[in-house]
Amino acid sequence: MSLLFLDDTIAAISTPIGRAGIGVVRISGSLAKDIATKLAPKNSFNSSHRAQLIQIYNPADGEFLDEAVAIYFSAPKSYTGEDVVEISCHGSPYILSQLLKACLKLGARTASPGEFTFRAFVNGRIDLTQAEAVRDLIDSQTEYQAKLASRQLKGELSRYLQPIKEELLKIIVHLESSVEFVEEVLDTDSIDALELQISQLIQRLERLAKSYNTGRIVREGFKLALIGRPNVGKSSLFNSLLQQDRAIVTDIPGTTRDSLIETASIGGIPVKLVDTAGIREAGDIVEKLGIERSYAAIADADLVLHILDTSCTLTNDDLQLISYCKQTYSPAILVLNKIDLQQHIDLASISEEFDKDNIVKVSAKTFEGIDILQDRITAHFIDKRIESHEDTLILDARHFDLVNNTIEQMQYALTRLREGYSEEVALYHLHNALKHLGEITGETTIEDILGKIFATFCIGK
Ligand SMILES: Nc1nc2c(ncn2[C@@H]2O[C@H](COP(=O)(O)OP(=O)(O)OP(=O)(O)O)[C@@H](O)[C@H]2O)c(=O)[nH]1
Ligand SMILES: [Mg+2]
Repeated sequence: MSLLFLDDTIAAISTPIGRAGIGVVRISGSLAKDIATKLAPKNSFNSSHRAQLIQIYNPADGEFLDEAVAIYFSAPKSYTGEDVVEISCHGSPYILSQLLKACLKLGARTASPGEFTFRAFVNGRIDLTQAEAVRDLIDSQTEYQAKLASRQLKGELSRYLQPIKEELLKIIVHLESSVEFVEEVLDTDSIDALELQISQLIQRLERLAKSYNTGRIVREGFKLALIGRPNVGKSSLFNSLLQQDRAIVTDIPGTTRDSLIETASIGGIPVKLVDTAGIREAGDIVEKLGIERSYAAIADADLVLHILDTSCTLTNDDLQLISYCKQTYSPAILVLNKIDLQQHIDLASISEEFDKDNIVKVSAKTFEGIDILQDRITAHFIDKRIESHEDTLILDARHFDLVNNTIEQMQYALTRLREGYSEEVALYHLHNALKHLGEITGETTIEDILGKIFATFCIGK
């Protein structure tokens, strides 16, 4: 892919493959308007940002191809920052491929994946985090993923990082001037003040890095294992959370023989639900193997739903499983199922083991309490501060790595200053930190730094 080759005009079918009501061909580059004029010789493309009905003729044979709606976006006020024409024609794969072929004949080249957005980035229409958000928004499968991608698209992360970057630049400028001009050697008070500023910036970045715990979960989802002794209602609850009759449910203990995995959306997050075989002293070999998989599911889960049957008293199998889960470090919610039946359970012996917030009463049969259970599940992963827009969230592993690299370099700088090394050594690390920060939004930082440094000097000094 020759993404850096920006002088030519690119074209692509922007709608999915296959038949549809309409299909869109997008053209971007200096030839866009010229190509559109040749495709629709009876129309003109002089007014920007206005939809018009056009008649498309195939330039190869002059035959009428389709009637379409076209919009010309004159540079730089377009998605890519270049001249863009978008043609919405009838969504026939034949018409669309003919139209694309015609564009290529008239001088365009097929766009590589993401190339329109890449041009938008290179031409300064959006920064790198926003370009990545475009990709995430298109890829999003749940409501929550889409919501967070839209927030990123509006530049939320860049806005969070901008003041941090500016303060870091100020610190660098301060240190640079003391290095440049020996008479401006920093006294202890100034060094102390700088150290304080650096550690405050580190704290802000650490808060951001921590948000990746939530961000990763929103992006990639999590694994939720439903476990318990036989017959407590694991498969029934699995079906309730999935909102479909997927797993076999009977009143015979040991019905589920093997782990069953399905994806559901809980609170707008993609969740892999794992129904498991009931854990007990197993009878036959098949059941034994199934139970081994139940243990593997516990180890593999981000969160475990430990289900009890409240219509019976606690059994040894229940108690053994509770103490087993305690040793595994897998966080667990205790689900008290079958609350629609006469209650016989006595929780006194285990109430200490679970936090009150992590005990939820439900009926997989009547759906009572399922919504509360869903809230408790998401509460394990979603930081409320992020949901309420108080905090920015990192969704991307690249951003997470770069924020960590920035923190690391700033910590080195801080340690060096504290150890009494020269400012040059601290500066080296601070410049690295700034470079990593700039890489997140895709800016070229070197010019930035030079500009800021020299702007603080007076002429002749
Ligand atoms: N009344 C009532 N019955 C329930 C509820 N949940 C499950 N059951 C019944 O309990 C029995 C066992 O349900 P399952 O969902 O198969 O239980 P399980 O834990 O998957 O059992 P195994 O696969 O054998 O380990 C069935 O007869 C269900 O209809 C509930 O909330 N209320
Ligand atoms: Mg089952």
